[in-house]
Amino acid sequence: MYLRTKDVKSQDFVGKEVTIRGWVHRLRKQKENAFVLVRDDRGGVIQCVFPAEKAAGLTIESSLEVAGTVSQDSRAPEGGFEIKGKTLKTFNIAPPDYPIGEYQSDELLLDKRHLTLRTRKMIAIAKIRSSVLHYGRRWFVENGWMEVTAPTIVKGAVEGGSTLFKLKYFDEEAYLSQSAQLYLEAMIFSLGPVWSLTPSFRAERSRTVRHLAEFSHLEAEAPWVTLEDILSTEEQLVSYIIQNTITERAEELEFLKRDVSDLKKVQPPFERMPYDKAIDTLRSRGFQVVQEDGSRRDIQFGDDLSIDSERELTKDADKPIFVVGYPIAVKPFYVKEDPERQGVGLTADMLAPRGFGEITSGGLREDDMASIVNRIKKEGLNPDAYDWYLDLRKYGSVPHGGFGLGIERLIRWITNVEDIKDTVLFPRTMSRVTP
Ligand code: NSS
Repeated sequence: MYLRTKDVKSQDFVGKEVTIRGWVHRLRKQKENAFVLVRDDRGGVIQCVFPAEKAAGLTIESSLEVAGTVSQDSRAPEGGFEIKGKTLKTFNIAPPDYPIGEYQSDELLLDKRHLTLRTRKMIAIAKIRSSVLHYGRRWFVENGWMEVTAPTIVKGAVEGGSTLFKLKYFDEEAYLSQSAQLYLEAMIFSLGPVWSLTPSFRAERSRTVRHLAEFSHLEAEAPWVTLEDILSTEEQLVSYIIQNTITERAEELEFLKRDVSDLKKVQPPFERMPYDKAIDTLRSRGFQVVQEDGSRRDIQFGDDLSIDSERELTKDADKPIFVVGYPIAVKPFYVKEDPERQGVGLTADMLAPRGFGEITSGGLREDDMASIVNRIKKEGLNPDAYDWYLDLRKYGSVPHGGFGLGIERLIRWITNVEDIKDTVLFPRTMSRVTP
């Protein structure tokens, strides 16, 4: 039987013989001894010491099984325990040209992502990601929402036509889904509050540190809710994920040098900032927008919020801020118009603090047949592609709403990694579909 390094590093094993399996993570060969830092299949490491001749053939990333005696030595890296190796069995001796070492360009690390996954940084991020997904699911289960799965090959745009990935679907044209929302809307009539975690696809032409072409989209939808119900769900969910993740993954966050003192403050309620106030605040600080011809003008009511304006609004915040009531003109066709304020949507985006930007978007859905057909046409979309969706407005339409949370955006904030590509194991962007 072989053990994991984490379990071996304990007083209980000192003086005892153990067997571990793993890969050569680091290697230091001296005249008498070889110091082999072995990484196991959970990303844990322990130093194993061998007489130099025994480890002579070892190379970085060779796979092996080590049997030896555990001892405590304060000089041993990663916790002060080591294994004095007795026997060494190799499964594979890697050639000496392993491409990942101490200093690499970001591009090379991405080109070799299948190997970069073995670095401590990627292992830490993968574990944090797993916790984020786990606690997201747990929150919904504990709060009585039903998990569902929507198709990812679809006929209609949700978030505008410009970022659709087209594909040939047998003899017709179809798209990769931008959002499960329309399908979740169909489900609430018989399943009540539902949620899903599906990949969403956006042919984003912009190369930014916040956009992926494929991202993990956590979405929820429920009947008979108010905008306030939606916001309250979002702030509870995000707080629950963060508090549990920073507790469970304290070690990994420390490895990433993420000081979590600000994250500890993420508890409901989050500020609700009316869109008008956001614009006033930005205007009072002289915030400008760049127009299509390159000239600048003051930001004004009606403008969407760019990442720069989101950063300005949240730069001193510790908790996320909801910006509530965007103009419907900058939002998709499904956003419900406030019956008391023409042109204003019953919608809100959650902006993560300190400039991390939008992490959720949600609100109430237009539930009136005539209005929604109008809005679909106005957006230049073909109502025929939405015939099934329009049935939902025809047969027993009810007020309803929901939201979408970008898992990678949330992880970027939690881990403080610069580039969203590092929050996902195999990123897809405009310039990358391999490995
Ligand atoms: O386009 S969204 O703002 N909204 C929707 O898709 C709704 N139909 C969701 C819903 O109500 N069910 O995207 C939602 C979130 C957004 O706040 C980001 O956090 C994330 O999805 N998102 C992205 N993450 C990474 N990369 C890209 N390109 C991206 N686009 C959106």
